[in-house]
Amino acid sequence: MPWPGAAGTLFLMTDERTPVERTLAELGATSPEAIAARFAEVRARFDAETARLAPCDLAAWTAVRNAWLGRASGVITAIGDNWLKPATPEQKRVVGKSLNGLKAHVERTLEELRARAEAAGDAGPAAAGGSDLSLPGVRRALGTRHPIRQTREELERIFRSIGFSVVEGPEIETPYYNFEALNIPEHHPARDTMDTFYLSLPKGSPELLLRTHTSPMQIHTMERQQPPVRIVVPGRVYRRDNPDSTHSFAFHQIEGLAVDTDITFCEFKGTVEYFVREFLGPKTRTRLRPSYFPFTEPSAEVDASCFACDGRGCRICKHAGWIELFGAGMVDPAVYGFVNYDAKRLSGFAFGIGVERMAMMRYGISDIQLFYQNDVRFLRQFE
Ligand code: 2U9
Repeated sequence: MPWPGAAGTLFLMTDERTPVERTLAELGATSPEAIAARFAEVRARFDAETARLAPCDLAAWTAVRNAWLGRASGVITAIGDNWLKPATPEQKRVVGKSLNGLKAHVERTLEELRARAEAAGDAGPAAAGGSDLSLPGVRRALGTRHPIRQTREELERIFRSIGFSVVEGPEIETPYYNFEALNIPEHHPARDTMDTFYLSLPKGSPELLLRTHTSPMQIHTMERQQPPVRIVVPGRVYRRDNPDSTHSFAFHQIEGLAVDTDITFCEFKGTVEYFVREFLGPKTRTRLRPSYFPFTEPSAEVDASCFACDGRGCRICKHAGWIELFGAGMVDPAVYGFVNYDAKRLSGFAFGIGVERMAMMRYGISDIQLFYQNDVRFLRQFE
């Protein structure tokens, strides 16, 4: 067996075998003192080898560990086989005790050196001084943007391209910003359509809620800045809806607001048509249906000609030829009163787009819950 370390200087002998490959009898070490001296030599040899180890050289550390503790041909195994097993019963007591002591010393020293190497930096082969370039590289699985994120970014891109800025706001709001300032007073029936999560707070604290739409941020913006205002507000909103294939208690919106001195229904309609053609294709036609929202007057539902049948009627548009996209309208002048804007001089339009709804249309997804389950078999389809 190879004697660990450099060619023997400690044991000069004609026999090719190292001391641990010979029996104690062959070495002439039969008395307890002679046995102890042999163990001391081996221990000194180990100490000399480990003293030479560089702090981070894990490859060299591994070689020393294998040479000394290797199960098949390590020094400790060899001493067990060649010194302990053939020993007389009286010698066995001394050899066994010394061998246990040596083994404990070797293990403890190697463990300390390993901890030192790890503490000195990365325990990888590069830190050990010699990179193993033949090892395969670490392949990191690339993630993808979630389809809701992709859709949101596409919506932002379209509105940015016509001069809107993107602003974001907090998900926790006061009832004033979520309702009152949007012309939805307490007990207004519109609050029933937005079943709301209120925060449980200590008695006497001001009420807080999870925003039911991103509209509070339009109010914050108008409070902070004078017209012209052209913003879109993307973000997550919360409503106490039971989950089903089209409802979730948390979903995403991108709402828009434009306020200036010269905004008419024409600007409103032109903006909506531009958006629909950008998002669904240049041939898409748009139609406005009268609707009601407390914060817009007049209000409209925006429909697009069915992207699947081009308006001829199919299963996707339920044979109507049209698909409902989102709600919009001219800002109700009452809203300007809450932000100290001059309702006589100013006008504007607003819209509210459900991001999940747009993504479901674009990708032909029929169950909104798929967006929240994070099943990679679903998500990988949007790479
Ligand atoms: C201010 C003034 C007006 C935002 C608007 C809608 C119409 C609308 C729904 C679309 C699908 C919500 O996500 S949804 O369920 N929203 O139909 N939202 S107008 O109008 C505003 C906002 C802020 C100051």
